Amino acid sequence: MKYFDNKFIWGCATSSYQIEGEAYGNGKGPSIWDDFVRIPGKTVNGEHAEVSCNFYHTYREDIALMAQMGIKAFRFSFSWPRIMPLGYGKINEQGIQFYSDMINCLLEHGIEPYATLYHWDLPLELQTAHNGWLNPKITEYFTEYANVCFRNFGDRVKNWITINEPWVVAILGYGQGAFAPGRVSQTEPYLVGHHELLAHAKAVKYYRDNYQASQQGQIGISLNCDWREPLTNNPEDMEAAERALLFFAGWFADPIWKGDYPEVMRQRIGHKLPSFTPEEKAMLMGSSDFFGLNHYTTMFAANSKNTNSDRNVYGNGGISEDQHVDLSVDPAWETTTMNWAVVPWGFRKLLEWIDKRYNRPTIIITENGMSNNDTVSNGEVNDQPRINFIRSYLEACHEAMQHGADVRGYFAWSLLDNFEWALGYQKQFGLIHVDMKTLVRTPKASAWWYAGVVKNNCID
Ligand code: PNW
Repeated sequence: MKYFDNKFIWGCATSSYQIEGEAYGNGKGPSIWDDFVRIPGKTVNGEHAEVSCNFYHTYREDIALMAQMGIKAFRFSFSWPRIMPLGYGKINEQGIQFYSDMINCLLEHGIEPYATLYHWDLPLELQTAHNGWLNPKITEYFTEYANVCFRNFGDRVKNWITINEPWVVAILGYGQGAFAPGRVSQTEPYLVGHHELLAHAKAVKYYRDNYQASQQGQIGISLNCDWREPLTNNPEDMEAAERALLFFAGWFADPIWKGDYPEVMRQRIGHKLPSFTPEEKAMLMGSSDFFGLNHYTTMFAANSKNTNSDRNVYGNGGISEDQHVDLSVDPAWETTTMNWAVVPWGFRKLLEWIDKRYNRPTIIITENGMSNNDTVSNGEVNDQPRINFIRSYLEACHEAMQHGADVRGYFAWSLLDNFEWALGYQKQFGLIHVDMKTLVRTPKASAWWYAGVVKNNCID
């Protein structure tokens, strides 16, 4: 038995574009994802999320299911173009009403809202007319939008996440082109990451200056990071693994917890990596009340033997020309249907690495979970592999906590089977199965197992 303290936050996570549906109705403006999914070849089978789980219309039912499971916290994201159809200026009151009602419904069920401001569905207008995250002015648009959210929801939302996975936006959106807006470049990701950091810091400053005292909430960022294990014990590979972590989490965490990009990034990237002014450094430093961590997998890292790029789309380190790291996996490792290796000890090592490098920050696991092909049989979904996955990752988390990591909460990705971006609906992460034709919900075995963990604050 492994016990967690009774203040530990047990939650489930989602994002707007992946679950809401109602992509064009009720005053919502189009997002870059609404546009991207229409380009042939961008998503598996041309799948899109115009309806997806239909959460926009079924949230009461879904929140009731969560309450039945005893879930204490729900992580969702606001759709920027549902709140501001163009991304700036005019506000869509129907969008405000929807989120307001949804938040009230959570609170009526005793579920704590954790709201992400940006989970990738940028208003299309900001992309087509304003150059998206490449435009330095995005920091102002983002702060204007964040202010609308703080003002309308901050009386009830006490936990804010500015940006979900800035690494994915930069690398998959502007480096490899696998995600919206589908740009392919060696240099743009650094500019995009730079603007994401500044947008984050500006919005946090705005919250702290104008709302935090009266609303009493916390605000932070969610970073995705895999673990990188040195392939061998030779110093070059050990250094390569460390470098890979610095190019991954360190890219965003160092400016926030240490005031600038990692030295190794500045050295290797040179002028392609923008620099911060002293004022920007000061604004970034300490701009996250917690370290939101999204973690899924582990890879080996070795000092690169070739000078060529190795740019496979999902799950690699990206920008490997600059990192000079070769990534690999142990063929003996079990993998999920995303092809991500199941390596719970990598999670423990990563938590301990974060704990040490950033001087014991408060950590919230804002995503962790497993993609598995689940089918309903006799009204049940027996997803034992997912139970094993979550159990082993929670055990690893517990071990890291025993070694001092200050982990305050865990959010399972995801509440519902949903639209897995470029990979469509075949990839299933939910604790609750959603039949995409009938939209019928069936809680999986993992949902009831997780409900037990939440209830008892312990894993058996
Ligand atoms: C995260 N990678 O995405 C997102 O926050 C979720 O929206 C998503 O559904 C979940 O993880 C599962 O994929 C990622 O290539 C997508 O390293 C790709 C990567 C990492 C995270």
